[in-house]
Amino acid sequence: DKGVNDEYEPLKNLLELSKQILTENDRGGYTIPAKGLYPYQWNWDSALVALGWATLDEGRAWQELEMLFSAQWEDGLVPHIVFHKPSPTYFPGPEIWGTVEQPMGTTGITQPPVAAITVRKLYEEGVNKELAMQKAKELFPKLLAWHRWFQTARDPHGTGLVATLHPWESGMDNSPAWDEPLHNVPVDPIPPYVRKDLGHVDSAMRPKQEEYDRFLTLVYRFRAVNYDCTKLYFLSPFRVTDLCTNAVLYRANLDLRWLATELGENEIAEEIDGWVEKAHKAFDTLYDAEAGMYKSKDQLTGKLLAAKTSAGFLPLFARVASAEQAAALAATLERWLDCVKSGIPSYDPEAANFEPLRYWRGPVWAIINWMITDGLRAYGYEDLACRVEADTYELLVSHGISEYYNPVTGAAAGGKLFSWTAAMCLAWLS
Ligand code: 2M8
Repeated sequence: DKGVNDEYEPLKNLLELSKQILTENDRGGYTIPAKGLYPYQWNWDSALVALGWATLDEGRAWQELEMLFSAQWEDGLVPHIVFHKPSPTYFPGPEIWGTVEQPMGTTGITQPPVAAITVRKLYEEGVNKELAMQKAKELFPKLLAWHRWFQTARDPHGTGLVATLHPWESGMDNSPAWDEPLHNVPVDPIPPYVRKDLGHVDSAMRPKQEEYDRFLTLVYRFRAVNYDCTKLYFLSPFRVTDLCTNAVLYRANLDLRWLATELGENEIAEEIDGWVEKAHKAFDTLYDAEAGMYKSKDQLTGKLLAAKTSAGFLPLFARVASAEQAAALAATLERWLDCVKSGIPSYDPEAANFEPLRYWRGPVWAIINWMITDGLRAYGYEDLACRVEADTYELLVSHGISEYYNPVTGAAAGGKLFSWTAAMCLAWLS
């Protein structure tokens, strides 16, 4: 019947396009986020992209994670970018990072640890059970080493929450939450450099020069001590408790614990229980009841950061919010959605410095919508979850598969034919 076909056609086209994007961004076992703009393997992109691959080819999904973990450092760190093959289109590349002691070219910082969440999903939902068991067994010790690295390198005082030492680690590079702590980073006399991102996308959509100067200052300071994880926490002039990293880590710990039980690793399950228990208590210190929102914290000043960003809803994805906190978050989210054409904006749309086009200072990101939707469902907010899902679907159908979207107009922005948005289409919206 025609009506049904009319609705079905756009989805079919979207899925076809998504498949094509992953295939074209495949560099032989790993997937680049987007041609030109991001020509290497990014950490949390890959873990999310693997969810998309799983709908097409399970073996390829596992391979995506294997390639990422092939670059794991001896100390447990899984780097934020792996420079498998040289590419002249991105800055800063391997020569700036200079991680000479590592087996392969990588950066020396990390990103939100999504991988354990993906491993559990692939393991639980995979059709090829034998493959899933084998791969989960192989990846488990590597995941564990990374999560232990977070506990020691990034929470040496055992507070229950881990530190993020570079805005690039948060994945939300120019979030308004980082304005103040980043402003406190003094710009060093760093070598002159030329940004390459501005050759791919409009400067109105990207971080500003003063932010890049500080991003680079941090890299050079970390490089000066060879990215020694016992030193960075103490020397970094940027040290925040990032909601995104901590919420993703909390959820990833729950999933790693689940895997530990599946694999009969009971002692390890207990070890993870300890981390989760401590984090659970500590999360309350990030909750601002008056704002009905969680907030990131500046560890160097001890202050909660005023900016209300979409990361503030991620404790739902983590399952760490109480029922009361979840209700407040749902109410806040509804208010935000009422202010824009399509949600979820990455920053409070009522804030004076809301910028609907600039990267993590306003635009909608499909991956964040997926995480928050997953959380809303877990807490019983089905209608709100459906609303976010419908907004996301509408954005992709009407504007194509891009890096992010303008919440006021719906227009696609940033890099085109973007892998993690395509993956969300395959793994979530279909
Ligand atoms: C963006 O970050 C990179 C640096 O890591 C950049 O702008 O150069 C962020 O959106 C980050 O979350 C993402 O992983 C990366 C690749 O998609 O791009």
